[in-house]
Amino acid sequence: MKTTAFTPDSRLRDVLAHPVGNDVVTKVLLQLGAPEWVVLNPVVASLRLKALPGLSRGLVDRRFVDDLARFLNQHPDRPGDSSGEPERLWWKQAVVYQIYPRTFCDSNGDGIGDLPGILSKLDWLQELGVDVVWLSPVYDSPGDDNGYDIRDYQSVLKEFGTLEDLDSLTHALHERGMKLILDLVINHTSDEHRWFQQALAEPQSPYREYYHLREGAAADGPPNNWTSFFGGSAWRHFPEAKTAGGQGLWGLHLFSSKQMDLNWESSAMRADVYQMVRWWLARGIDGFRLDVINQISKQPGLPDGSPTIGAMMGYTGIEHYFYGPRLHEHLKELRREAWDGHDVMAVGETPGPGLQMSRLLTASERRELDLVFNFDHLENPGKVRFDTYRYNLRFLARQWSRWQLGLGNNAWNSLFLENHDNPRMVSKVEPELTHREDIARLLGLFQLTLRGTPFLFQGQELGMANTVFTSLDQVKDIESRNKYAELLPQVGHEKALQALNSGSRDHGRVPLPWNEETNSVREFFRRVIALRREHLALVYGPFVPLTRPGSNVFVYQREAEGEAWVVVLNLTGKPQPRPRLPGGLKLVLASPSATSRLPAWAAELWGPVGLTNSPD
Ligand code: TEU
Ligand code: CA
Repeated sequence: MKTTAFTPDSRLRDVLAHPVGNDVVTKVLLQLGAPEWVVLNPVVASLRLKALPGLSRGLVDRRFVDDLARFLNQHPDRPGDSSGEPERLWWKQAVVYQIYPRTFCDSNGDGIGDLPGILSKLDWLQELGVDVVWLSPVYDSPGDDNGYDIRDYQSVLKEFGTLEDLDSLTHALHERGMKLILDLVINHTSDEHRWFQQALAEPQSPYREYYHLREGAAADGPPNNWTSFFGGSAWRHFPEAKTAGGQGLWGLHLFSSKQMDLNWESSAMRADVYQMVRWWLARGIDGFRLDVINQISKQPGLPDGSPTIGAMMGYTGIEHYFYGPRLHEHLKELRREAWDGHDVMAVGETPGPGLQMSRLLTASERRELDLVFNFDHLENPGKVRFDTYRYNLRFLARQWSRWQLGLGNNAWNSLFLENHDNPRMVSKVEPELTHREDIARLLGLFQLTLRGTPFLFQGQELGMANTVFTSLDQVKDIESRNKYAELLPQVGHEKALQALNSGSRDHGRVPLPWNEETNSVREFFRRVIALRREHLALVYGPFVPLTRPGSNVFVYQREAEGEAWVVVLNLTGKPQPRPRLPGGLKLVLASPSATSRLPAWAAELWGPVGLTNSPD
């Protein structure tokens, strides 16, 4: 283990051997669309950190080098031994289904999905084979960011129903042997939360330290140069706040100006959060999806962000909070104080951290999170969500393979392609949608036959595609609307609307079309899930690629307890020659029907010849 401090004179080899360094360099390469072999090149590895500005042709500067060295020194942890057998746990064997309550099912015809609506569809979810339901926020909220701005953690939004409705849902799920996890949004609260209101009202308020608040006049400008994920400065001025100097307060918000970041340096704030979590566990909740949980620890003093990183990543300041100095410490405390002794599932939403940081966040012996959502597979290298392009699935195979092979047996992976923050994957792969159902099935088979816990997003199992937005008033999401306002003067209406059609979060937020027709995509998902439930090789078996990840036809094997399964995917829209497969296999599922050549977008599951039980 290397103990010497990192400096600009450190070798790139040592930086790459450091988990955090490895992730940062990989991320920069992905962002720049550079090939991965660059860092594997031994000549490159022997160069010094300070050579990066030259190597990247000025894309990163000397300040980046200094920041990176400091960052590495701040994070000395290394992943532990990962060679044992993966421990068998319910949440590893589960298939999770994400519900966006507002648009899932409306029971009373007011146009807004609600809890009784969800309750009425549990049989339908159980038939699909879902084990766990994750609800996006259902708490009381003014709705500036559709519920991710919480006004009261311990009550339910009126439009969705009551606390009793939520209890009934928990109960009904448990009766079916299913579980419920809630969205836990504890990086920020609404500005209408009583903690924030009291912090504004009273200079001596104990709640003032719950947030990142700085005294100063509006004219002084924001305390630092950080930008919000939803556009503009990450600071809002509150002239109405009572202060000694009478100039008001500046408050930090990484998301909308009504989502105020909580200050995790405050132990009183943390204690209140843990108490709230225990209150939910006492009501029978089985776990949490922790919203932007990697961003809770901010660099003390909140220093300015690097303009280089800001330009490269699109947001200024991220290096001071996406993997903050006390992140691991806070997560350990959260687990210990809020849910030790309860058999919960804790999945962190972690935009930013790569593979090695994710190992540190999820290795079971570290007692932090159980699994995390990483987003690096959602866009092709060098692309961002609002770009209009055709997503190449060979990249997905490369990216997922890297994670399958690199995570180790002491950590666990989440497997997802869609959520309420992203467009529909079928539309990204083939915007014309001529093979919509085939692609939806291919994506489903891929996602459901890797090692990890699959998270399906509502409508994915129906093969839903993007909506076509023809005017701005069809777009509701705050991020999209701000994006449009930002783009309009630069590129004009047509192109700004085009960007929303490519990347708007609203694609995942349109109402589900409920009809009783048999859906062939859903039927295929149901069969794969049933097989996965029956054959634990598909859950725990090591992942072994049989073709090069990145080739047109991707073949991989999952094997455990003497039972081997092989998945064959044609990642292109053209028929391909059939790959040679190992012996002793029979075709169990095929989409579309198997032919002598592999059809375009073919997805096939091959199982043991002796397999007797059929998936129906
Ligand atoms: O999202 C966090 C996040 O970083 C994104 O996926 C986000 O939508 C995008 O990057 C913004 O540019 C979580 C929630 O899933 C999202 O719906 C919330 O808006 C956000 O946190 C704030 O709570
Ligand atoms: Ca309703």
